[in-house]
Amino acid sequence: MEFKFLKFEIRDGVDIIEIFRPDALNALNEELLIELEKGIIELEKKEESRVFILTGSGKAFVAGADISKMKNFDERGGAEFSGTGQRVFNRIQNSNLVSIAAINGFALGGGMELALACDIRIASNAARMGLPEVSLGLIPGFGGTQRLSRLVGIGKANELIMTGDMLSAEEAYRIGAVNRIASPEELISTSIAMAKTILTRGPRAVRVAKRVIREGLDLAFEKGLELEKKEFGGSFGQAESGEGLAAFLEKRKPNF
Ligand code: CO8
Repeated sequence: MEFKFLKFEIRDGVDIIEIFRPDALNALNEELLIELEKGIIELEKKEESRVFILTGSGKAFVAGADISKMKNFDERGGAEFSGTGQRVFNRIQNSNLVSIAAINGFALGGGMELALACDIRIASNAARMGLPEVSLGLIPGFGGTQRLSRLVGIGKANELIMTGDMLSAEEAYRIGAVNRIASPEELISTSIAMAKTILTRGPRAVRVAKRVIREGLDLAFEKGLELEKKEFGGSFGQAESGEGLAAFLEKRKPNF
């Protein structure tokens, strides 16, 4: 299918999706969100895809939801747009694919929320991140009020959402909002290197671990441990763990 706002590339065997809307710093409108959802579904269908990198073109990762479109929203329109964004970002969060946000520049509002929905975030040291919605008289609406506090704790989430201040990449790293920082030139290669490490691991194990970590966040601790126990047990008797355990004992690399 044809994509207007997304570019797809495979580099070193890793899928890269680049958001491309140069006239608006990659701001998210309905059409772009729907394309993103379709793009993820397309990747999920490819048997060899297990990890993808999401990045933006130019000086922004994504500078937020499209402010020009929001101007005429009423209550229902706002809630619907929020619902679309939440659905697409949940798709990324709950996908079998591991997602790495390579944050090349501004990741503001809906852009930071998109990065938060990814499994791992790597930021260029030129990146700026923040949830400035309160400066517009709004609140984050694509999951930011829920995901940021789960990632960095309620204190920092309160500060960032209530002040709307931007973070440098260094500050974002310090509070755990991003996993790593790279120079702009090395952002994609650093992200690819991490993707390739994940690709060498047991595909089923990575998939199940992602799900157990995520689902555990919404469970009481004991229930989370129950889930872990069940899925740990479920790892045995699989060809994958058979190979992984045998390879270790035979002092060779596993062939997953
Ligand atoms: N929406 C639409 N257009 C945008 C956006 C945006 N979010 N951000 C930038 N643009 C456009 C600018 O209007 C400008 O267009 P033009 O050239 O036609 O004037 C072009 O992109 C380039 O931007 P600037 O000239 O402003 O570039 P600067 O380098 O001077 O500044 C900034 C870069 C600091 C990123 C600045 O553009 C900015 O502050 N942008 C807005 C950031 C923002 O507030 N984002 C949050 C939006 S709210 C949100 O995301 C809510 C999400 C939840 C929605 C819930 C559903 C209702």
